[in-house]
Amino acid sequence: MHKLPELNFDKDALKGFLSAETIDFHYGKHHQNYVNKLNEAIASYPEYAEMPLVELMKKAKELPEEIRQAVINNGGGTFNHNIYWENISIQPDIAPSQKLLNDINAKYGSFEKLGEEFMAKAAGVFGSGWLWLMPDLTIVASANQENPISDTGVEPLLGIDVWEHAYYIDYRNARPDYIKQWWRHLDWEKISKKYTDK
Ligand code: MN3
Repeated sequence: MHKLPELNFDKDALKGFLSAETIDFHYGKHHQNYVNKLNEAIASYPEYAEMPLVELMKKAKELPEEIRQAVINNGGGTFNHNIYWENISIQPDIAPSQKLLNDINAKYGSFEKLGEEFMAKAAGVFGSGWLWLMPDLTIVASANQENPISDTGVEPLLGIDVWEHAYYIDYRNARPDYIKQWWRHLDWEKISKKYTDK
């Protein structure tokens, strides 16, 4: 059985970025619903019901046809939101480690330039989807609840949910303002550790 992970913060702790109402809906209802539907989909497949989520997502596109799309949608929905919430910090503007910063500088020129490019691409994702930063520091988009891990076997370092449910209560149609606040609230300490351990 997959479970909704605990949040690292109180739902009132992100005011100015996300309201408690957004967290109640996005985490408490949407994320929970993906977890429930994933469990329902794989309940009668013991081989997959026992599998760690990261392994299940690597295999998502090769699963039996009867559950394949349900796992892509709801396993993806669970996995993607797990990454999303775990990377959020109540403390804004945390800096990446020197190693990660050096590699970002080599690829993008500066951390600010990576931010500009990532935020512009996130604003430009058409419809509902996600934008990811991969461990090789490339930026990859995915539609709906897909995740690059199901195509490449590689887990993203971080990702932003640009479905309207992620920001509409607090930002209405101003997706770029949501993206800017999200970028400031990334836990680069945690992300740097993930990067080094990759
Ligand atoms: Mn979402």
